Order: sequence, then structure tokens, then C-alpha cells
Amino acid sequence: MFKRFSMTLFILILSLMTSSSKVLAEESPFIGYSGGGYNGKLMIFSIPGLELLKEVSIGVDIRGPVTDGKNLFVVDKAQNIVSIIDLSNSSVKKNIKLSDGFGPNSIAVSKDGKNVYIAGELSGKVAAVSVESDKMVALALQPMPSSPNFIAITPDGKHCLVSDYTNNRVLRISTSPFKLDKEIKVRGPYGITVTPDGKYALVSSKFSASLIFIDLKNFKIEKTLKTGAVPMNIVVDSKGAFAYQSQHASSEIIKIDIEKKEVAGRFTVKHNPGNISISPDDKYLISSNKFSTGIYDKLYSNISDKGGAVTPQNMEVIEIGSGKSVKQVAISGDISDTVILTKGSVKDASLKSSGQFVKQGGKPDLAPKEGVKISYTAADDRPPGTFDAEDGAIEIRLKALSYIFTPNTVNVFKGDTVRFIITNIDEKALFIDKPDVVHGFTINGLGKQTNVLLPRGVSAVVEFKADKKGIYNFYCSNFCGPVHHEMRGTLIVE
Ligand SMILES: [Cu+2]
Repeated sequence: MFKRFSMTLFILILSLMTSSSKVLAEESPFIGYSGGGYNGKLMIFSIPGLELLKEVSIGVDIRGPVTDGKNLFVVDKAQNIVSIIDLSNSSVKKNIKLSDGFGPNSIAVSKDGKNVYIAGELSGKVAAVSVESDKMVALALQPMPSSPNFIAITPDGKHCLVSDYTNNRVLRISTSPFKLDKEIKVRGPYGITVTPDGKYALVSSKFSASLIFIDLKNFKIEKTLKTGAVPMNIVVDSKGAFAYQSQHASSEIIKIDIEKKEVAGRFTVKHNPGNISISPDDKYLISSNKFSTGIYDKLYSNISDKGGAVTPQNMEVIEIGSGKSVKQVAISGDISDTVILTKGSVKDASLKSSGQFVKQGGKPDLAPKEGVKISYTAADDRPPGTFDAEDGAIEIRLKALSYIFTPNTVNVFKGDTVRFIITNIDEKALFIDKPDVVHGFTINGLGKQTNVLLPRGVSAVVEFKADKKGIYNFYCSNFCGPVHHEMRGTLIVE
């Protein structure tokens, strides 16, 4: 009797599981386009089903996308490039080169798709680029250094709003003429967005644990709303009624009533969300979660078989009405943003014919390397510094921990064979008590693809010839916590 009961129960659960995933596959009315970060790809998902429909290799470290409805626009933080992707076939139709060392982190596009505005986090510059003529105007923010990392545009297209964490401020830049016109002090500004009516800019203040309402008419802070421990990105629904803010430390998404300027609800995600997006019908939140401790163990055991477990990031779908998590998948990459469109608005045959979805999980996929030798060894426990190796190479034993690289400045000569031996020595990340902090390492603008992941328990060895004089930024290319963006250093080739 009991045996039969449990068998029935088992079959019932099994059929529920298969039917629910089938329902999601058939009824996914949306398509999500995500910038894959360090994997160099645009990743295309069904929403809310999260089947990976297609991957498009674009570059090295892909941030964005944003859209004007016809094209997607992304930036490559490692290669200083803007890529324009045609939505009708999901392929790159044009690349625009930014200035050397620009280090773009985010992008905004005008409604007509004619101009893009780019926050150059590594250079302290903000640029306006004409999509048609490639003409670029750049503002070098003063004082130096500045770190413009997130950018948004007002609905009337007249202003860009930029968060700058180095100088604890939000900048207002007029688009025509392209110039800085105002700034306002905000502690540790992070994600920034503008309400659809253009009334408010909403900014996350990491270090005052708040959502800041900036009245755009008077460019004044109207309200500082305490929301949670480490607020990160913000998204607003289509009606401008509710905003949603990810809370990295408490693994929540906070719902905020924009008119009342108060917290209206909380959703739990697994774990430590960064970017979030909302479906066009305002029914689903898509959360890119930066840690997956205990959910997808051993998936990346091919990279690290000792030391801390290497668990991937994941995407999770929350149904807003019920507050329930309806889907979660492991992903390769560090999703920086997701644009969600209705299926009917996308006329892309390459997606329609996709009967078989791209296989998920497995080995993290890094962009191909040219002129660079990369390998992994047992963790290097020697002290950090720059040394002459026996084979004549300059060996840089670089330690990575939340949120610094040491040594922070590395000097070599042109012609040197440079060998970085990079070791993640994290015990735990500030604020976040997770055993699986994985850093990344990429050198901006070197003309070589140096990006590696840095799981704990191993060292990454990155070797190349320094063939061009210059000052290059290296930075952490895998989201590792609230102060991840500040994790950078300088390579000087003299
Ligand atoms: Cu890091």
C-alpha cells in the first residue's frame, strides 16, 4: 500500500516536473539578449523558459546590450569596441573602435538609434558616438581619476546620467552640445535608470544602502530610501509604477513603489544578484545571480579539482505576481545586462528554426587567444612581486583577492616576455561569506586576449610578448562582489 502510494507520488512529481518545463518551453513569449561578460558572447534565451537559443561570439568582455528596437548595441570592455548587432539575424553588422584605453563598461542609445553614449570606466571618459559616421566626442571627467561605470539616457534624449564611484557622484551630461552640466553627490553610486516619464533618475547607493530618487527637473535628491545592505542594479516596469533593485548581500530583489517612494515587497533569489531585467508584460524578473553555492556543484570541476568549489553564475526567473522562482539555470559567462523583447517583434529566422537548444553548463567558455599562452598550475604560494625568471621572462606573481590585485602596478620593457602567474588568495569576499569567489583577469587594449578566470586552488599563467609601449589597465573580469569594479591595476610597458 505504502509502496504503491510512494510510486504514484513519484510519477506525479515526475509528470509535474516534465510538464512544467514543457509549458515554459512552449509558452515562452519573450526573447532575452544578454551580454555574456568574460565569455565574449551575446547569449540569446527564451524568457521565461531560459532555453539558450543561440550564442553569438562578439569579442572578449561584452557589456550591455541596449536596443533601439532594430539593433542591439554592446561594448567590449577589453578591446574598446562598440558592436552593433542586427536584430533581424542576430549578427554583428558593424564595429566602431573607441579610443585606446577607453575601457567601456556600459552603453545607452538614443530612441532613434543614431547615437550611443558610453561610460569609459577605465579611462574616466564619457563618449558620444554617431552610429552612422563613427564620429566620437569624448569628455575627460575631472578630477582624474574618475570612474564612470553606469550610464542612462532620459526619455527626451537631452541628457545622460552617469554614476562615478571614485568621486561619489552622479553626473548630468547634456547630449547637444555634448558637455557636462551638473553633478550631485551620491555615496558609492552603482546602477542608474530613468523612470519612463523622465521625472526621476533612480540610483543605487552601495554605501548608504539606499535607492536615491533624483528629481530630474531640479537635479536634486528628493528622497533617500533605505532598501538593503548592498544595492546594485535597478529596473523599472513599463508603466513606471514599480522599480526593482537587486540586493547583492542579502540575495533579494526589492520592489519599490515609485509614487509613494516606499518599499512594496521583497523577492528571494539564489544567490547574490547583480543585474536584473523585467519582461515587457511586467510579469517576470530575470535575475543574474553571481554565486550559486551548493546549487551546481562540480559543474566546473575540469577547471579546479582542488581548493574551493568553482560554481557558476546562474540566471533565475521570478514570477512577480506569485513571488515564486519559476526557473533557474547555470550559465557560462558574467551577464552584464539583458534586453527582453516580445517574440513577435523579432523577425529572426535563425532563432525560429532552432529546434535544438545550445547545451548549457560545462566548461566556461573563454574567447580564443592569439599571441598569448595560457595554462593552469597548482596554486603558487610564493610571495607577490615582479621577478626575473630563469628562462629570461619577467615573471609577475600576482595575487587576487577581494577587491585588489597585488602588485597593483607592474613595469616591464618593450620586448620583454611577460609571464603573469595569477593566484586567487581569497578567504572570503568583503560582505559576502561565500567559499567560491572566482575572480577574473583581463588586460585592456593590449591587442591580445588575456582574459582568464581565477578559481581558488589553482594559478592561471598568462604569457605574452610586450610588443607595444603604453600604459594598460588590467581589471577583474568576473563579478566577485560589491567592490568588484574597483579591482584593477596598471601594466606599464616602457
Ligand atoms: Cu574580482
